[in-house]
Amino acid sequence: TTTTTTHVFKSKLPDIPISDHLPLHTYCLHHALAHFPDRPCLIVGSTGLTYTFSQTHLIAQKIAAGLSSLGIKKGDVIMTLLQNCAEFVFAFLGASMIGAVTTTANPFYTAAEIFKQFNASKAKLIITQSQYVDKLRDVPAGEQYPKLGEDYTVITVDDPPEKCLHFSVISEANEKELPEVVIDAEDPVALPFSSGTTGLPKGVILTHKSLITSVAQQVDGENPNLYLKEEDVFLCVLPMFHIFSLNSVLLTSLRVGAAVLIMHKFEIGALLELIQRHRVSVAAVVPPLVLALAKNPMVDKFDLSSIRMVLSGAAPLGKELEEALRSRIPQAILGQGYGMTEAGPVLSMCLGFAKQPFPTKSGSCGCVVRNAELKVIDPQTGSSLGYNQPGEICIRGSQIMKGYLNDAEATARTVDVEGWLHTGDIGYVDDDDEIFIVDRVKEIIKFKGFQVPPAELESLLVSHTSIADAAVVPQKDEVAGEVPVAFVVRSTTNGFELTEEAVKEFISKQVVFYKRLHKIYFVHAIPKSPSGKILRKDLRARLDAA
Ligand code: AYL
Repeated sequence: TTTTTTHVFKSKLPDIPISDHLPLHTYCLHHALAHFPDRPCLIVGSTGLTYTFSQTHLIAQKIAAGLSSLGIKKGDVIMTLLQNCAEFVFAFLGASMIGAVTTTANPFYTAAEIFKQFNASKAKLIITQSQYVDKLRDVPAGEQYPKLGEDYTVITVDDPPEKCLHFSVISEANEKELPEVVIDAEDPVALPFSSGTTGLPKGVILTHKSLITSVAQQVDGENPNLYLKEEDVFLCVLPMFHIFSLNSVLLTSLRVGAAVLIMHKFEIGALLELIQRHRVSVAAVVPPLVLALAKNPMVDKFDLSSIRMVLSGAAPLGKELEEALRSRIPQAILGQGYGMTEAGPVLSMCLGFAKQPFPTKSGSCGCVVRNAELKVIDPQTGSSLGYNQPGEICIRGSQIMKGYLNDAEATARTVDVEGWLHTGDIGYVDDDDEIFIVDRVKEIIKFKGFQVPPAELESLLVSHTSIADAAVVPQKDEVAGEVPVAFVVRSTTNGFELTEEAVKEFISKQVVFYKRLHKIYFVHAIPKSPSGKILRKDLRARLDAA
């Protein structure tokens, strides 16, 4: 017999008790409501409008009542198609209060992308801005495109176009008519979409318990991993439709009672001005934003002395970049969080952010969060590896997803029978328990932290009559981190005249900006394994050689 030992890595912080029965909104809001209901909860950057915790809570309750009078019931899905705004927060919390689930979509998506998510999640209603309504309406006939006003309801947070309802229809409902709903901790509350380690985007079922666990792992306990205080002003410029901002900015701030400064879009001048004006103390960023803060000459003209912590995540942050930013805001602690939507999402976070901080190294993604187990496995054999040996990172704990929506096969491929979620990331744990990500074995391409699923672009490419076969892989890019590029096999019957420009345009018409192809390489064949899998490594190697 052979015995196999599993090296399990744990946080340097002790495990803590975490609620396994509360609904998410109760867990997040009860501390602030009990102790300082009148402190600012949300600050809208563009207008300066502030909502206190009690106001936020009341509006969310009204929304809960309003949604239910529109027929939304426990288990139903609503879609937000919003840039960052206070209404996003009200809608998310309001839906949670009636046991409904929010699927968050990128408002820059094309209609095709929106309706794929809308249909897959069986959403009943869309909350959006009037500027996006035309694209919902101007769709070809066909059953993949439900009809606005007939098949589903649209609510706009600004002046409603024809057949749409204004947000006040739900936000001014009578909170006393809020129905009694029993919420189980295992009920879903959020349904972000992610392509995970392979294939097309899938709904990721995050329950009340998963999100509570993840938030608690970050900000709860006597020595929280991410020490937020009620006096903090947390900059929310990353989109809340992405789990990084939704969880590590919004939900953590609500939980501790910090204020969230909402910016609806990134613009460096406005951002710097808001940091100075509102004395922002904590910021969540992605590497391209670190680049802007480290390099833009405007930064010197503003007072950024209020910043005490900067959390970078969603994509690898280069050491040089990290140090360049450090020299610009020397008083701040800089560190990374490492997450994956399916993991709830946080796997590890910098312990320099803790109340009693630990020394950290630049380039590290922090240590595994508390109340969780992490292991590193040999991607070929699956055997568990020890310190300093790179392998696939796996995580286990109550925070990970319940599974993919209606996709048992993809779920089983990602979460094994022992409960380990396989990330598809290659990394190692060093002698100080710090995690370093060095590579990725999964398909996903990351453009400024946004997911670009190669399978999605490949299926669009092969739908072109002049394309016989195609493969999409990441190419390194100084600003975006990675950009998608395609290897394309022209059809031998009618593909002779197909140009790079034509291929790029064919794709760009159908996808959100960050999925656009940056380069097309025409080839005679796509390298594949005997089972027909694209040999992505070979293609990436060809790019490196070029
Ligand atoms: P998804 N360094 C390197 N790669 C990273 C990092 C990081 N710090 N963070 C995320 N990734 C990559 O689902 C990695 O390949 O979630 C991972 O599997 O859009 C993939 O991005 C997941 O992409 C936080 C901090 C959430 C980060 C996140 C990441 C959410 C991105 C909460 O506090």
